[in-house]
Amino acid sequence: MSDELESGGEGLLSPPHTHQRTILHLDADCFYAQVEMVRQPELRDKPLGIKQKNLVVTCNYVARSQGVKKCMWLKEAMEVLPELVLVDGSDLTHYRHFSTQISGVAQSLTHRVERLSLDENFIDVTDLVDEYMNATGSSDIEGHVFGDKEPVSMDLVDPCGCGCRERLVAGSLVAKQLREQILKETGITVCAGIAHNKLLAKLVSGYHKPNQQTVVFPWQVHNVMNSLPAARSIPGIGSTTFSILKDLGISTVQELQDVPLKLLRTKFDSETCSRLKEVSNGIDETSVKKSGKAQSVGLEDAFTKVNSVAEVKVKYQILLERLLKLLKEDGRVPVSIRVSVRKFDLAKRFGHRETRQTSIPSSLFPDGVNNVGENTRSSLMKTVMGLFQKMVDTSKDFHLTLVGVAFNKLIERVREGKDISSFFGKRTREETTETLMSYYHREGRFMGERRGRGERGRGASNFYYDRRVDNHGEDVFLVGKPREYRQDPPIVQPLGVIGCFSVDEDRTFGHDRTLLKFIEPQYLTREGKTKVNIDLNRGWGKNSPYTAMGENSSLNLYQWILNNSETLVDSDDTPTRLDVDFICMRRCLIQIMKMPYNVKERWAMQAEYFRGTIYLVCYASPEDLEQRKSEPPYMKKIAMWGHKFEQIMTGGDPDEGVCANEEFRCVLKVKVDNFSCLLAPEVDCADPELFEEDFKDLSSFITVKCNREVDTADAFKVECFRKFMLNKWWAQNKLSGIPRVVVGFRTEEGQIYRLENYDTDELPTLAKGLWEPRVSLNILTSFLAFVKKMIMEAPEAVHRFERQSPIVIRHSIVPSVRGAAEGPIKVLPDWYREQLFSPLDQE
Ligand code: DCP
Ligand code: MG
Ligand code: MG
Repeated sequence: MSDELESGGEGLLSPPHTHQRTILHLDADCFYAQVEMVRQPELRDKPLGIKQKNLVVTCNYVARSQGVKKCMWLKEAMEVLPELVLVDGSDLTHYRHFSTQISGVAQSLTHRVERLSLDENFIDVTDLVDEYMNATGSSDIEGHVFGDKEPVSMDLVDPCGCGCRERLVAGSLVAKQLREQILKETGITVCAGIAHNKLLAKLVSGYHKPNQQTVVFPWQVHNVMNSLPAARSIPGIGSTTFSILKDLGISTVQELQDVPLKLLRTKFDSETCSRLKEVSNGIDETSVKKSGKAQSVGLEDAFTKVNSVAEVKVKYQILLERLLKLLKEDGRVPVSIRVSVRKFDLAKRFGHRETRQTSIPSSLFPDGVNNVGENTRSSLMKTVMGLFQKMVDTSKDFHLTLVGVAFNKLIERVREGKDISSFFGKRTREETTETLMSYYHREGRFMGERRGRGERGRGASNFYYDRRVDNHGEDVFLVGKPREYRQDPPIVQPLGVIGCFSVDEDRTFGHDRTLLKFIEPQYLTREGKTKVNIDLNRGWGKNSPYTAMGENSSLNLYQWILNNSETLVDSDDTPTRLDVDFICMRRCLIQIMKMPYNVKERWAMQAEYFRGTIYLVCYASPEDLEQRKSEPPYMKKIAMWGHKFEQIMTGGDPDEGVCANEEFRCVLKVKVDNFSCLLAPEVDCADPELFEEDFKDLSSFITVKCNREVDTADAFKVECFRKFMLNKWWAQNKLSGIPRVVVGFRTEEGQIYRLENYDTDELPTLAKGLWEPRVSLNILTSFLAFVKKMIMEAPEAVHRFERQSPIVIRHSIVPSVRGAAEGPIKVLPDWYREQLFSPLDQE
């Protein structure tokens, strides 16, 4: 996807287009010039131009009335108007300050404010409008309506009837008041556009200038869009996209509206296509994204010619010094640096920009950004020059007209984990996460519930909660507090089983259900507990261990997809796209769902985009793999007990060996909010009474767990069990639609005397006060949206998402691994890329 297109994702995935929202777009009048006029009132009535180098970047309306225009060459402007008063505008400090003030006024009205540029803001005033209408009833419109030169009265016909007219009228009043407030507090006049979406609000805000406002009603959308001189005038269609469109013979908005999707799809991925179609029709469901501080700070220097490395170095050094000052004002720590150049192409008489970026190790700012030491400075300079060398071949002649540096990702300083486990003290021991359910049934509560919530966890919880999490830096996903995910849960629902496969003792893939096992009915008692006497050590010497690595499971899923791609394709329209947004192992999604409650677990995932679908796999670093190999023997024993337990529960002969390699998996499509995900969860066994051959859901399936018996007198263990184990089991079953779990509680010696049965839906109740399903589901959808956004910004790359601390998940682009040997570092194997859809491609 082209990077000018906002890839928030909502626009493509959201439900029917409605006019329920009311959005304002504000744009300050001749912004830099006004700031200077506020600072020096004697300039007010004079024609004023703001110059940067030899350009007049803006001018006040007095100057505009006398023929000076924005972005005129200085020389030309002085010819047009010799009396033009000039102020140098190369220092942006004051403009930034006023910009913050203006957004601040809007933010005092609502937190739904998105800063678009120094002088522009989107504000979602939907809620305010509702309040306003309740308080005042109907009233007259303020300002202009699109298409009218003068303010109009309210006898406008309303062909819609959804209430949007009243809302937008109220929106015009809110806009008027807000503009007055901004003027009062900052001395700056602004224009406003009022519409039911961001796109239209932005398009009409400049319709009447300066210091005026314009409403557009939904039924005028066609007129607004078709009044634009070219498709390039649509916000979101940048020069790159437009030049591709022109190659396709599309330049007007009408042409874009009319072009067959098929033709667009030859140049853009399907999401960009739909987005282009939508914006051309004035449709824009993207939400107003709350802005924290600016996501980047950057500086550039433009000139006619620089052609030696020494000069370049000096330019970058000066920029970097100034940038470090800005950084100090900002207070946040950069995690990524971006270097840009503009190369001048003599033949084409044309400059084109290139940028390169890289992450900055947090060790460079050990004490934050207040006092940046010499070492850090020189290390940053080295990075800058390194990136520069990647763009410019300095062994040949070069001609640059601009250099720039930006810290493009900033985060609030995270108190980097000394060692997180130190906050947990003894509690980090894995074995403590086991306990007893029957206590709950007997007592109707858990011991932990009696205690005040604040009593425990000083260390752990505060470490976690103290963090600022409102700053969503571009490529860092910050895990919020559970309460931040308490909005209504998204729909998470299996859409249907579309297949299954079995993997045998040699890890050979079988396209059948031979390895599906059925549970022995006597173990399915629904009331309380079942007494049993199971020895997990029987047949011990005959067992054969698990030989694969977990990651290999996704390879089996890819194999299944190759065999079944026709059942998965989108439609006849796009036979080369699978009809799923994500393909991943269930484990990936569970790791995400557990995050708000599990501050300890670290993980990494890798993702790749291929033909319209994102492939997400858990990534095991070489160190992880090494560690797994050297797992202590008792861990292996516990894992084998789990397999043995399954064998016994499904009627196997306990004196026979169990084969840990064997597994049965269902291929399942799951709806997670607006995304569809293809998963291949392992299914332990089925209830023979309920199982039907042509099942479309997993309702006859049962998850089987073997868990260490616990001492109910230890409230901490009880709480750990409820917090972590129940959460994990619930997440596993919830994602795959498995309704039940049977738990066998074992002794230290591997004896099971007691089974318990739980319904998946009952697990949250058993864990009340410790975790909530909606929190897990909400973080899952927001994380998937983040993954998607990051990937669509660089669809060709392999992406990595890494949980680096309890709250920071860092995104990075993996240096090219395509063509690398198959292994965990790769997401998609070459054989899959080559074979998927290959017969169709050859046509
Ligand atoms: N700006 C700049 N270089 C550009 C374009 C803009 O430095 N190529 C700066 C100067 C402007 C400010 O950004 O004051 C805001 O840009 P606008 O396009 O909103 O222009 P103005 O606010 O100056 O004028 P208008 O009244 O038309 O909005
Ligand atoms: Mg402006
Ligand atoms: Mg502007």
